[in-house]
Amino acid sequence: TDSSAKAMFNANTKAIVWGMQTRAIQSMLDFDFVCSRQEPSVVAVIYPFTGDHKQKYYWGHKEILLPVYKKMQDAMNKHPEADVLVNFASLRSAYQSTVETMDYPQIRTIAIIAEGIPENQTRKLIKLANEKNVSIIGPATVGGVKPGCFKIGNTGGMMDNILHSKLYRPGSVAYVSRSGGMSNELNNIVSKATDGVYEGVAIGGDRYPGTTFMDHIMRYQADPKVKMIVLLGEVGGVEEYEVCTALETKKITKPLVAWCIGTCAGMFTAEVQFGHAGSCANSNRETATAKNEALKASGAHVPNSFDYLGDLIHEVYTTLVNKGVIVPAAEVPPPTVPMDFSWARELGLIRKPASFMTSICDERGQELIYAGMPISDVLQKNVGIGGVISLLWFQRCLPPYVCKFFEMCLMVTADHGPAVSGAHNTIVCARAGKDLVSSLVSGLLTIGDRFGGALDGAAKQFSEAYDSGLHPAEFVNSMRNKGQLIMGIGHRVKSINNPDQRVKIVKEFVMANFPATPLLLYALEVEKLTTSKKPNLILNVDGVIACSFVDMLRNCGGFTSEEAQEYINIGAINSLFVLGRSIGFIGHFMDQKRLKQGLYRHPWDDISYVLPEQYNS
Ligand code: Q5B
Repeated sequence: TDSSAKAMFNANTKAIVWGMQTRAIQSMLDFDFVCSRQEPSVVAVIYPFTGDHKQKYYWGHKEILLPVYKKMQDAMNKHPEADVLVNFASLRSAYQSTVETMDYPQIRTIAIIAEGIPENQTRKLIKLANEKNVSIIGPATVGGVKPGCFKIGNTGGMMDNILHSKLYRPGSVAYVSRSGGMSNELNNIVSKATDGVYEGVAIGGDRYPGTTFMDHIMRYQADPKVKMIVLLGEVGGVEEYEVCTALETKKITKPLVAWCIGTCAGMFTAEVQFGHAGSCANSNRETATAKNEALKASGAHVPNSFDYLGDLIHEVYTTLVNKGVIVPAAEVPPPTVPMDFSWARELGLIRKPASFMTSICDERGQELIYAGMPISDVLQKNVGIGGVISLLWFQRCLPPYVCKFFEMCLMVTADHGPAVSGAHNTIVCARAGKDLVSSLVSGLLTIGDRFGGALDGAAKQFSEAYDSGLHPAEFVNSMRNKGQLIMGIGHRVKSINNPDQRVKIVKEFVMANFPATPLLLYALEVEKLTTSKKPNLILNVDGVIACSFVDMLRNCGGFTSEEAQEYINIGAINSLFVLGRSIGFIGHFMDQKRLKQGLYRHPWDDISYVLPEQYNS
């Protein structure tokens, strides 16, 4: 607990956060944990854009749930112990939400993070806050920190910074600055030069901050645990002169080290507006140099430049230690806060085997990459769909004749009318009212040994026979003896008398363009034998594509023989028919929907009912 009645924060401070700032909230909870607080400082979140729900956060290793409320009233009613509101609302809604917050007397401190709130609105907020005796930190600030007790939002930076600046336990030095970014630098300087920060507030860079340097300095003056004060002012405004007066009139009696940044403004011929809305000198009095001189004249410890601020803080601190005013406490190591997995990995501290591996596509960067080729190159080089297949299926750029072969196969297999198994299923499915994906999948699921899915079997059977040196006749006989059909041979409607043009097209292209076609030639020898028995036992579309595919894998120069064999083994050869025929199935789905075809019911006269005879008792 804090000995000062005016303390804004203590180790039991409870806050409500306005806005879904999950990282900032987790950072507050991690700070609480490393400070060995008994309970989390954030008790609830207000977020008007979703319904009431709970959100998961970490408390050390454990997971906890924080309630999120749509209405501020509910958050206040359910958490009367909260007296701080950290307002992450945007510059457009921060005014309204802060006014609403001040309807609830339980809230004594409001931190407003948003930058760019119109000055007239901020002034109204300040007036209202004064009437209601509420302290506002901000706007345009990261907030503040009270080591060992509480921190606002992202103040203090990441955990390594908090540990480095020892913000997990109180020191003897309290500071107030305008800049939130510079407050991090002050945490670092003070922790190096002294026994550490007792409290630090960044009042924000607007011309009209909710609370002033003096508001916080007088709190520090009143708090016996604060032994020395640091003020980091900046160019613009005259508030530092109030500090001068307070020093001169002995309202401030504790040693005060001060520096106003922006002394370089004098090097410019015109007036300079620095990053903060308030950091522009409108008169000589508002310059950093004039204010530094005035502070020094009033008794503040002012270094010759910012570079010596740390040295001077150390000097004043050492004097206080020597006088016995400050007795540095023994260091107690803080509890370990588990590091977030993603951060630890970024730092290279941990490794974890990935659950998934991929080697074909990377979408993480600025440009999508297919097997090493940026998508813009894919289009610029006009590799076509055949080139995309060679990249995504085979991780390499295959020769143009191979890409052409792929595209030709997709074209000739794209459809073969509504009567084939797959198209029939797609049509029945579409007419049953199903969607595109269901109808397409229903068609695809018919692809198998007998219909469209004989490519894998054909590739295996023909290549094994060819590789083991079987004469085509021996192969045909051995298959007949085993009672097995030769995959890639035979067709329901096509025959030597009614040749399949698709087979002719593919065959001619492959013969003319592939460097070698031994398996296709072998299959054609087999066809001679099978068609001599029955005219429909032709090398069908599955067979011609399968044998050509194997010839490509083995002879195009892009694959080792092991790689070529692996594609046969894993069942990759059906791929071209599956992809090609998907085009047709999608067409049939659209066609049925377009034709407004109703539910299909198969006619009874086309079904032979062959039930067992009726059971007679
Ligand atoms: N016999 C395709 O048969 C079909 C034999 C055979 C030895 C063979 C049949 C077969 C292997 C699988 C295959 C892909 C079922 C076909 C495709 C895509 C499509 C479809 C479309 C499109 C046709 C009659 C006699 C019997 C059998 C013998 C038949 N095939 N002997 N090896 N391969 N082929 N599938 O007409 O002595 O009378 O008992 O399974 O490659 O799916 O358009 O429709 O683009 O959509 O029903 O082109 O050949 O003949 O089974 O009654 O057999 O020939 O043993 O001899 P069928 P079956 P026997 S392309």
